[in-house]
Amino acid sequence: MDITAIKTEPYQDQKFGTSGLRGRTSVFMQKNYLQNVVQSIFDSLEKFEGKTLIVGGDGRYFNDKAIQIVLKIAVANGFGRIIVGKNGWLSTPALSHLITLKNAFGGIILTASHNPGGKDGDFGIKFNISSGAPAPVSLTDKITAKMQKIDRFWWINEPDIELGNTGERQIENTIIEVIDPVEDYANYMQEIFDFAAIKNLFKSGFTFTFDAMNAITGPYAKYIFEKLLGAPSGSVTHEVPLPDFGGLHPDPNLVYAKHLVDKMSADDAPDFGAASDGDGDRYMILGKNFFVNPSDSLAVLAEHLPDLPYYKNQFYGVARSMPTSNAVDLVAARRKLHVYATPTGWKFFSNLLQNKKVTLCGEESFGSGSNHVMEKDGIWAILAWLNIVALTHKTPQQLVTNLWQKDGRVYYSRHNYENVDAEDARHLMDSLGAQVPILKGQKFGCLKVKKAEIFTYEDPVTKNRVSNQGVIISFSNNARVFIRLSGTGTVGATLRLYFSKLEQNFDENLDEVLAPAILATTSILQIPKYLKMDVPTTIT
Ligand code: VG1
Ligand code: CO
Repeated sequence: MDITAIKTEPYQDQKFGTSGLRGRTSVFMQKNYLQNVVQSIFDSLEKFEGKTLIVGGDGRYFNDKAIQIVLKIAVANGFGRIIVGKNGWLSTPALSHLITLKNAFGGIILTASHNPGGKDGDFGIKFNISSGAPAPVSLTDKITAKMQKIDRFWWINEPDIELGNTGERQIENTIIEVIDPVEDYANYMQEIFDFAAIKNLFKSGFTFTFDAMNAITGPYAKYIFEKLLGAPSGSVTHEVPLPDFGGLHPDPNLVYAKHLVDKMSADDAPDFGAASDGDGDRYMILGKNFFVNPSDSLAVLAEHLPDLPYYKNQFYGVARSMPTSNAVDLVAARRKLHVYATPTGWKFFSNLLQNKKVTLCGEESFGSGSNHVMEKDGIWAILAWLNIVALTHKTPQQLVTNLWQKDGRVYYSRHNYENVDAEDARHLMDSLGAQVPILKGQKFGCLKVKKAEIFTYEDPVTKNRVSNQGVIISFSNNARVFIRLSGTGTVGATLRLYFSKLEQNFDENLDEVLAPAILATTSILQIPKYLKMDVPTTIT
């Protein structure tokens, strides 16, 4: 037996949060840093000996070395089978699917998702449980506690494991199985959607472009959109996962996918444009000269998914995160569906999905998903849109504006103040928290505060309560702002403000509609005083 215990010491900065642990790549590359995390995950689990673990990553810098560390520690801890994507690659939704497909104990995914990659970028690790869902808070708290005290990890002295070809090999009592990362996922998508209808759509001359942002969805998109569905070769761009994402910031939004937005605004723009993020769980949809806001995308999915055969008899309800606009609520009210509003992060949806409270979930941050996997899923969402376009013969713009005609348009904008000093951000939030009880009735510019409250969530299934999930302020003109700090940044803090306002007229100027609420919020929060900034870093 070549299994040994290696001495280590805790890193006090290690905390397993919203989406696992994220940090600078250089931090992750410190001696035993990743080893401590992986061993602490296993030390927090019980009875996994002999069982199956799924492992993969989004291909970013350090993925190749990190995968070897995960594999060796997993062998040394006694897993019976480890299934790993070829080249160490798997998207987050594909990993989630494989966990349930292979009846696995859980899965480890190496990614910092939409954060930039490379030597000077970010790295990260997440753990998903046997349902395929992200680790719940009870488990992430346990992992954090273990990381604070770790003094050894189990290791196997072996040369690096070859991951370039599919196949099996045995090391000690563990079978390592290298699989094609795309195949099972692509098969699953064919069970859900009408591939023949989408194929016909492409045959009819419908033009399509997909941008993988040099991240993990490239191989998935190439195979699904071009090979299976017949989109012309070259429809999928930036399709090779690169360690630094070729310098792109793999966050599919108006700021970081500007090149795609420009392509979709040109005279010869394709009919449909899409992109996804670093680990493949987010997506953006664009029509010709038309941006589909993610909150509206969720509403379109809620309107049409129940008509697809796969969802027909299992459409229970919908959920959105609290900062997401209430466009989906308007559809749900019409279709008599229940709506849940949760804190930010996919793990809050998984209980609802598994207990058949909801079938469709979504976040304003370009993430949607259904009960098909317990993660948000970018390629799934794009296929859902293509299937809806194929069935309805409507363009993305028509699908969205048809809903606006029925329900009104929720004007929506997210302002991000990125990488600000963490102390400054905390002071701002403390001062806001102190103001909440006395804001009602106060006037800011031309608006009065109608209501202000701190968002506390009680899980309808577990009855667990989570407090302090953000602040909601409603104004006299019926505009609303939701305020919270990001939980995924790696440097300092990021303040996010989410503005929305329902109007029956949908041809108004977004900035003008939201301007009074933005002004009022800036003065309530005293942003220039606390953050020493006058304008947001990005508007997404
Ligand atoms: C962000 C998004 C949130 C999403 C999370 C993880 O979190 O706002 O909606 O669930 O990222 O997505 P935050 O705390 O920075 O606002 V991903 O694609 O990075 O796994
Ligand atoms: Co992601």
